[in-house]
Amino acid sequence: MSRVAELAARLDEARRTGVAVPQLTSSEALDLADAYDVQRAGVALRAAAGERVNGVKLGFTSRAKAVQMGVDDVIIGVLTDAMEVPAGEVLDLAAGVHPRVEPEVAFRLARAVDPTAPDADLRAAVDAVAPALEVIDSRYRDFRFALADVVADNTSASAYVLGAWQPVVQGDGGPVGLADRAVTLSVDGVVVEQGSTTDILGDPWEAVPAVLRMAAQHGQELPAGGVILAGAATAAVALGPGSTVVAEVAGLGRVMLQTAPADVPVVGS
Ligand code: OOG
Ligand code: MG
Repeated sequence: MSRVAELAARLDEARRTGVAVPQLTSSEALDLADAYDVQRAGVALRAAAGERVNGVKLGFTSRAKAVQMGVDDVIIGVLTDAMEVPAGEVLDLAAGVHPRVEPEVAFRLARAVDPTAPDADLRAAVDAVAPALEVIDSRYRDFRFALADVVADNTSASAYVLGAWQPVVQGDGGPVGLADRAVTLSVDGVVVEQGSTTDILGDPWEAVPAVLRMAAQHGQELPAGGVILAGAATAAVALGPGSTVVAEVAGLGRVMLQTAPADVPVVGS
């Protein structure tokens, strides 16, 4: 097995078993190009297990997130259909390591875009926008990592839920403005984080050219119907069982996620 395949297998096992592993960079010389190779090999393992790639996500587009995690370069990861929690479905955290949740803005692609095509126009392919919640779950101990570690770990991608799509009207009026909208994250009715969409690269629309550039560089696919998660607008908060989480983006609406209650131990059996 190649080194890249071995590292991807290590992270994939951590994901499937919920048992965290030491940072790869604690024992390996791993540069960013190596890290994206490991990410690609990990996505291939998921595809071989039957998952379908259905989008991409950005990480560290917000200052609050970068400060929280101690890294400050924008990174890109891959979403699969298995990560999407359909609206109204309850997420079971039992297999997770130490999940966290964060409020985001999502874009939808009306058609596939080849990011390496010289005339690729990703913005023109976006036909809808929605509020979203992303569940991130680092496969590393203590949720700590260097940039290459988190890239190899598919940017901690774990699950996401989308609110109702709002159509983006291309043409005359241009796409709907998304900057400067208040964002709140609530858990069980209590606001735990507050921010603004301006915290996402100054304007969530800036995520679109960033995705195009990074996908061209690192080989992620942008499929028809695919989702782009633009990045969190606030720091992430720990996500426990039996919780109701709501993100609200002013003018875009709200999105809710419920987690399954903790297993009740069976006494006397
Ligand atoms: C990496 C993922 C960051 C975001 O929205 O900034 C991310 C992490 O913090 O574990 O998804
Ligand atoms: Mg995120």
